[in-house]
Amino acid sequence: MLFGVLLIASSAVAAAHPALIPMPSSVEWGTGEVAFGANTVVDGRGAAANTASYVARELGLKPGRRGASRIRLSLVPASRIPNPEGYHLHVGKRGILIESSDPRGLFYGAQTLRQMVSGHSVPAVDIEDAPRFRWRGLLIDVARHFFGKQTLFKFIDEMAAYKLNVLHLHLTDDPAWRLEVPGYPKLTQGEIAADGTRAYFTADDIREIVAYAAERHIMVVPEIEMPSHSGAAGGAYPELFHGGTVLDPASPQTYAFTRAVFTEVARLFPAPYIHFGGDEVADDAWKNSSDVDRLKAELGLKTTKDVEAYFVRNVVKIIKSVGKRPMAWDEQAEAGASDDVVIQWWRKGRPDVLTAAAQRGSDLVMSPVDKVYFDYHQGPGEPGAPWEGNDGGPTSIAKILSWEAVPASFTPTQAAKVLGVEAAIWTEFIASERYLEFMTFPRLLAFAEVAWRPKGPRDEAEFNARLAPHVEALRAQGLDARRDEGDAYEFITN
Ligand code: TNX
Repeated sequence: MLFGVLLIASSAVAAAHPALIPMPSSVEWGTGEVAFGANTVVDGRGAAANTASYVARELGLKPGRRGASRIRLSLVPASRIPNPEGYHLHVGKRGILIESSDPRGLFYGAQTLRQMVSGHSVPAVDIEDAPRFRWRGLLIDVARHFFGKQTLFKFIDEMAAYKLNVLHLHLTDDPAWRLEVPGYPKLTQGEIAADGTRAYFTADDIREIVAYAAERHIMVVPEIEMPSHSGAAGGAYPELFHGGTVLDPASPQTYAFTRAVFTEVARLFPAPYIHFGGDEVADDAWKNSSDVDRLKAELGLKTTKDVEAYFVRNVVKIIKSVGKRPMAWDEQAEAGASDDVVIQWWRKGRPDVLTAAAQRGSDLVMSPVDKVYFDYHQGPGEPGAPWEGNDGGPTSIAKILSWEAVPASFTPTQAAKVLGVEAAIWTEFIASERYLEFMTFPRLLAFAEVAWRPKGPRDEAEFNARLAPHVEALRAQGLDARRDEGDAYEFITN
């Protein structure tokens, strides 16, 4: 009898399928498995060669054509797999085969394969898959607290593993400016420690980060905040700033500065977008400035919003003149930025601004503060940012999973303007890498599920069952992923 029980147990283990995150659109498990080992080669030619080398490296294999077995990466016509990020993965009679019309899809197929490898075998399966959204982003605030290249590389690796494709770097804010800009050395001068450690990025650092991300099909979108949230630059160059924190819209020097900054940013970041922030301009931003009063009189501007709109028109022109598409927080949709500015919606209390922007035809990225801001706590009583704005309790896995990114009120035309979704890890209160990891993982995996999979509903219990082995895997890699509330104690400070 004991023997029988053991048999049942072992067949139950064999029947447990690998826990995939995000869950692909269609998964058909076969029977048996395909062996996989040191003599397996990864075969990808032409435009698939780079992905083949990457996959080989990740799986500890060699690229090549001949081996005991092969993982084949094959580019097929777009008529067969129309979404360039979509793929077909076959493990079975034909060996291991990944097909896509684009290297991106091959890459995502390979990420799915990586999640299925156990020891020296992969279970037989046929997977058809493609993402719901083409913008699947994570914002990392490196301004409030600095996180350097090595941290970003780690995060980029995990983003790639879970099929995210946009890393938004919040590079400047009130406490610090994290990007070296030729001609403006004072921006970063204060960020060099006595031992020579730099808490900012040089041009070479950025090139390395961009290349590392690009190899993993991740676009790096730079954000340079203005006219508000720019106190660091104001401290360095007070002559450009009103009251030390808000750029002076009346001074020609301001636009020379802005042009120098965006020229450098355009040179370093190949992404087609430059984010200029534009959030939270105070109503009294330009109070008591004779320059701004003169500008208002000259141009017939009445309110702060009018001045803001004037400033933003100039900035938008500059960003376009360096060959990029401007992007901004949703305040700018309200302040009258032109409809070709990509709008990132965060103010959950202002669905009216979002709808109006969609109505006018602006491209949209969805980042509502109460759903995908990872600076908030994950469970009751756990540490997190003290701001108001987190309706409906902690930003838990359950909350993220129940989030539907496209408002039900959107028409199909409006819904088509939603490029995708972006989570944000703001760091006013996150000073250490361990805590950054704790606040990001595993919530980022729930976010990836939402970003990739078709519209819900999503079953929380089913997701959590899939999640558990991933959390263990993240921890085994040395990442401080949260398992449960018990892990929060380490980060509670008084
Ligand atoms: C709002 S999102 C901000 C950030 C803060 C964040 C904290 C946005 C455009 N502005 O500056 O870091 O809340 O949750």
